[in-house]
Amino acid sequence: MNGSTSDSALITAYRGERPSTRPIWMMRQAGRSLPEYRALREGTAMLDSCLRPDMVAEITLQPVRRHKVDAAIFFSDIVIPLKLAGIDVDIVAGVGPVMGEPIRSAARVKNLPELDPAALAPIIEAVGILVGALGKVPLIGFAGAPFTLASYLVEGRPSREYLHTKALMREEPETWHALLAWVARTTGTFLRTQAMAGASAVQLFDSWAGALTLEEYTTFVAPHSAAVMAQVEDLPVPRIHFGTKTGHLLVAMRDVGATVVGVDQFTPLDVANEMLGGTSVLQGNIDPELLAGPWDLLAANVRDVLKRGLSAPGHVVNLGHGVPPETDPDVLTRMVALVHEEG
Ligand code: 1CP
Repeated sequence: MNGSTSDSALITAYRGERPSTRPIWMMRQAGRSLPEYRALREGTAMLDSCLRPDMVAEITLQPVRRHKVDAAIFFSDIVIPLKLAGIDVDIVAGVGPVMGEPIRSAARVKNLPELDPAALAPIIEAVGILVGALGKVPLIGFAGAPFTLASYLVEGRPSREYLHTKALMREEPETWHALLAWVARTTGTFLRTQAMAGASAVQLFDSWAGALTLEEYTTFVAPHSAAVMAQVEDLPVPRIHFGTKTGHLLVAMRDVGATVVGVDQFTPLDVANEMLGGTSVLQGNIDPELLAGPWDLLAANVRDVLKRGLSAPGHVVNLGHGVPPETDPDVLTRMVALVHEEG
């Protein structure tokens, strides 16, 4: 909001202009692929680390220093606003978010606690430290979208089928909409707080929305994701919307109020651009699976992404999903350099 990052390559590209080099950052660029992260996190539980502003700032800065990426992404997790609201949630190593008790009944939904904005003080403090340390490098704030967060709340843990989630959606639509409205308020507060504290862009992660048909998405999810986007619409920050396996949902996900569409590796960027009518800035979509293989295959994919990205009005390079934890960080540094050289 004070303009310090407005001329950065990232924000220029998010505005739909062409900076002199193509900007790149990577989802999950902070975290387990970095030895300095593993060393710092030793002995501290994941969600505790997210509430220690000095630790959050250091972990967020690590990949910026090491890889020279064009943006920092705030180190936190999508379940943090749920925890701060009083939900019994933990992150279990090797599993992901696990709830003390799944939230599936009308009675439990009715009794969900409202998030007290005062609980977000550690988030505001961490963003403040980061914005000072980053200077001209933009900080991206983020939040989980209502469907993805609801899938953890309803299933109680990570799932790939979402059976309970879809059953609730279809069989008890009133309870479903009440649940998603609560999630939208809670996660939207988390997102707005980061932007107000100084984040230069915001990304809404609907990682698992690809499990829905277009009709299910439009009826049961889109209004709630739109409510989250509406919480930051008055702020001068680009709004990115991302999910995986969402080729069939790209237009609907843009239309909830995104200014940038995140694309996974399964939809080529020129195809995505055509689906979106050639009017949306794109972000993506190097195949994360190639990070573990021969450099030449990865480099060929990077060049292909750079070429296809030129079809869109603006392009920010990213992976199609997060950095796998076992990735060799030197490969990431080399990939960033390649994008900067050739992009
Ligand atoms: O101990 C650890 O290191 C736990 C691993 C870990 C990390 C590093 C988790 C547990 N969360 C995070 C940080 C995190 N989570 C970030 C900031 C770091 C960065 O991007 O550089 C972000 C943006 C998230 C967002 C997040 N959490 C998403 C959306 C993005 C995505 O990858 O799709 C999702 C779905 C989660 C849930 C979650 N938290 C953690 C795990 C392992 C998972 C996924 C579980 C599953 O497979 O369902």
